[in-house]
Amino acid sequence: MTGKLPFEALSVETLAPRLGANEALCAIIGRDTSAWKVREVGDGNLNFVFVVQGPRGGVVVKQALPYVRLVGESWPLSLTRSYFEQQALIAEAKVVPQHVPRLFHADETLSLTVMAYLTPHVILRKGLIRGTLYPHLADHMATFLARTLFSTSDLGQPAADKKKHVALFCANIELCKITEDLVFTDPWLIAEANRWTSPQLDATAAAVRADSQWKRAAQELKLKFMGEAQALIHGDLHSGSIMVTERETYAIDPEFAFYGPMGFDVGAVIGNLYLAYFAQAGHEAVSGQRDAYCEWILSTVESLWTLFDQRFRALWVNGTASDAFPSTLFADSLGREAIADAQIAYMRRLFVDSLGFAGCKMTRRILGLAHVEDLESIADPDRRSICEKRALRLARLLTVEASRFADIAAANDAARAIRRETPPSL
Ligand code: SR1
Ligand code: MG
Repeated sequence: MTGKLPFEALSVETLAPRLGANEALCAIIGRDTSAWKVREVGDGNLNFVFVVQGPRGGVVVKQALPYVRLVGESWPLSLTRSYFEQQALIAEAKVVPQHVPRLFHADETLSLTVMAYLTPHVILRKGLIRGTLYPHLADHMATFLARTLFSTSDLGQPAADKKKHVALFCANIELCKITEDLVFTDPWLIAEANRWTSPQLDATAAAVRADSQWKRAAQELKLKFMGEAQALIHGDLHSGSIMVTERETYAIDPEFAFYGPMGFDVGAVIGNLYLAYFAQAGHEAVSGQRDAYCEWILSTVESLWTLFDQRFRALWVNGTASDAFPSTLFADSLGREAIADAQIAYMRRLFVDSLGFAGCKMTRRILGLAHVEDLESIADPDRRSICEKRALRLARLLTVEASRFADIAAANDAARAIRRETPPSL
C-alpha cells in the first residue's frame, strides 16, 4: 500500500532517511544523504530544531511537536503553529529580508519549516550573558520593528488586505492562549506551573499576587493583547528569538504571530534587554566589572525606541497604501499640523503600551513557568534573587506607571536607580 506517511517526530537518526528525497533540501545540502551531518540544537520551549549540513551547505529544520517540549505530552499543542510561523516569515521577508531567515521549504504533514542556517550567528541572549557588544542591534531591531509593524497595520496597507490577513492569523488561538495565560495572568495567581527562586522570593511572589493595582494593569494590557488587532506581531520577540553577529541581526521563530498590539513586540525587546541589564550583577567576577556593559544595554534600549519612533513616523509620512489618514484631507498647513499632532499622540500611546508589555514580559520570566537563562545561569540563589527583585521592581513601575515616563531616557533612569538599590526595595 502506498500513501502519504503520517506525522512522526524526527530524530538525528531518522531525519535523513525521511527527508533524503526532498528536492529542496538536496539542492542545498547535497544528494548523498550518507554525507549529511544532523545535530539537534533546539533549546527553546516548544520544538525540535535540527541543523543539517552536507557537502554543499546547511539548513535548519524546525519541527513542531504535538505537545509543549518544555512540559511534555501532558500539554498537547497544535501542529499548525508551523504554518503561522511560515506565513509570518513570508510577510516579514517582504519588508525586512535582511533580518529574517530565508524560508526554503515547508512540510505540513511533518510540521517542518526548512530555513537558512545562520552561522556564525548566536542567540542574542547568550551574547548578552557573555557581555558581548552588538553595535548594530538597536539599529537593526528598530528597522525590523518599524517595517514589520507599519506595513501590516492599517497605516501601511489597504483595509481589505489587512482584514484578510487578520482572518488568516486569527486561527493561531492556542499560541495566543499560552501568552494570555503565561504572560498576563499566571504570575499573579497561585498557578501550578509557576516557580521562582525560593525561599528568597517567596514573600515577593506573595506581594505580587496581592498587588491589586499591578493585577489590574496586567489585565488591562491582556485585554489590549486579546482585542487590538493593530498589526501582525511576531508575538514572542525575546532575546532568544534574535540571532546576532557583530554585523547582522535576525529575528527568528515567529510561531506566536497574530494580529495584536504593536507594543507587545517593542516591549518584548525592551523587557528582555532590561532583564539582561539586571542579570549582569550576577555574572560579574568583581563588583562593577559589568558597569560599562550595563550602560551599553541602556543605550541600546534608548536607541532602539528612538530609531523605531523615527522610522515608523517616516514610513507614515511617506506611505500611500493606507485607507486611513488620506493625504488629501491634510494638504494645507493646518492639515499638516493636525497629522503631525496625530502622529505624536499615536507614538505616545505606542510608547506607553510598549513599557507596560515590557513589564509583563519581565514579571512572567521571574515568577511564571518559563524563565530566562540570563537569570537562571546565576548559580547562587541569593545573588540571583537580588537581580530578580530589582527586575521585578522595574517591571511593576513599567506596568503600573508606564504613563508617568516622559520618554525612554526616564525609563532608563528608573532602571539605573533600581540597580543601585541595596538591598532591593521589593
Ligand atoms: C509553554 S511555552 C513557554 C514560552 O515559550 C515560548 O518561547 C513563549 O515565550 C512561551 O510563553
Ligand atoms: Mg520560540
